[in-house]
Amino acid sequence: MDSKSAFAALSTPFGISGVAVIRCSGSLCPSLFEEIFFLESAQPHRAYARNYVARDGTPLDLVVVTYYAAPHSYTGESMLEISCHGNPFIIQKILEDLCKRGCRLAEPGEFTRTAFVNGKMDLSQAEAVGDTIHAQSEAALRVAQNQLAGVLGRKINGVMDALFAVAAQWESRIDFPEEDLPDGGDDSTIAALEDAQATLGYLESTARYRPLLDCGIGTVLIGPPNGGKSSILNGLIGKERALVSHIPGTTRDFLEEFISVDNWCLRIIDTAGIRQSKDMLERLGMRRSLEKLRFADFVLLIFDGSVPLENLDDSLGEILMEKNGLIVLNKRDLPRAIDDGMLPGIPWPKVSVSALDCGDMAALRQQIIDTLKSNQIVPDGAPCVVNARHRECLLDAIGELNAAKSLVKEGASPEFVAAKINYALHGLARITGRETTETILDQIFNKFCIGK
Ligand SMILES: Nc1nc2c(ncn2[C@@H]2O[C@H](COP(=O)(O)OP(=O)(O)O)[C@@H](O)[C@H]2O)c(=O)[nH]1
Ligand SMILES: [Mg+2]
Repeated sequence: MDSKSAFAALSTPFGISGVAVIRCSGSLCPSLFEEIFFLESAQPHRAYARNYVARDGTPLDLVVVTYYAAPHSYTGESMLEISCHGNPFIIQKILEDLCKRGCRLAEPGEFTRTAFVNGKMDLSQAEAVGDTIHAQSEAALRVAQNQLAGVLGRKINGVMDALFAVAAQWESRIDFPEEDLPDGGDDSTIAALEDAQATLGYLESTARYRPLLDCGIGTVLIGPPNGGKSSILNGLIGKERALVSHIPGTTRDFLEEFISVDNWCLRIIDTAGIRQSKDMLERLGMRRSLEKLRFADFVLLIFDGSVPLENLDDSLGEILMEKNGLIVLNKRDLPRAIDDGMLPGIPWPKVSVSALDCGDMAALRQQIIDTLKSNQIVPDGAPCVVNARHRECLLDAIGELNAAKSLVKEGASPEFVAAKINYALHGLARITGRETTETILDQIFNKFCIGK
């Protein structure tokens, strides 16, 4: 029986394009390369322009093919990379022909999963491949690229090395209880565990940035009707998206638009104005406004500065106190009817703008980001940002280290201390994939696209 196998997939989007790339990985690749392209003495890692000739002798397309010899490839297996003309018929025919020759079609994420299994990257790097492809902003891209370069893996490995050393000391106390251990004192253990916890705790805290990278910074525009919320949405995004009118209560449903500011993606949400109303639709709209507000990362509380201020709803005030935002006095072009003293006592910076002034809207965009940065809602630079899976592993590990510390302080037997430190190490090993299960891998790679 021929045990050679390979899987193949289109790695570029299916459709009409200049070039489409089909990749193939597995032990069958060397013979496929020879059979299809008649290239017996060809060198690996070199691009050849050749006719792709199907098994029945039909030339399918003039392609550029590169053969990668194992283990020097993305997956660590032998690979073929075929760049054909981006025509769906050609793509289909080539994939069909590869299948006739013994390939199967790849599962989602199978190339990257194979790369992980073959030790080409750790699990956090493999996850970063997906993040790099899906990054919605430059900030998200830079974070993903750092992780792809192994920054998170190295931090975790550094902590693991330190913990291995501590665990080894405690394990040797089990074996040689009578011996004095040179540097195995309880104080130094506590210090080492606390060091590890500080690093892990910091990493865990970065999980709060994850939704901002993945979904954009939810910036909710809220306030009484006619303040100019919809006009400000239009001004911020630079197009007439929302309906604007002098009739109060125009916006009933919320609207969401994405803009990029300073490398970050802002998800701006215009909402129905908040006021007393008997209109059922308007009240439903307001309920949605409050819902959006609860999940907001940042809020623009918008008032018409040219009319006397109405009292804010108390429940609105309570939610706002928990949030970060700016108080925006709109319609700066009209005579001012309110002064700062009349504004609600929310400790946010105040800005005066006109939604009709492009310069004001550009300044407001920048001010949103500056405030987000100074309130540390978004990080400066591109730090490690852990995902929900990493966070769970980190919390497990931190919990085990806490337990280990208590045991040391209580003077418990060394095997108990060593066991807790080892549990923490298991948690951390799941982040980089030093320890993993098929289920974890399925969960991670099923989210990938086919061909990656
Ligand atoms: N003069 C002036 N009018 C504005 C400004 N911003 C909005 N408006 C007007 O105020 C009214 C209400 O605006 P709209 O954006 O629909 O307010 P919303 O109910 O808060 O969404 C409309 O007639 C707008 O043209 C501004 O900066 N200056
Ligand atoms: Mg509106």
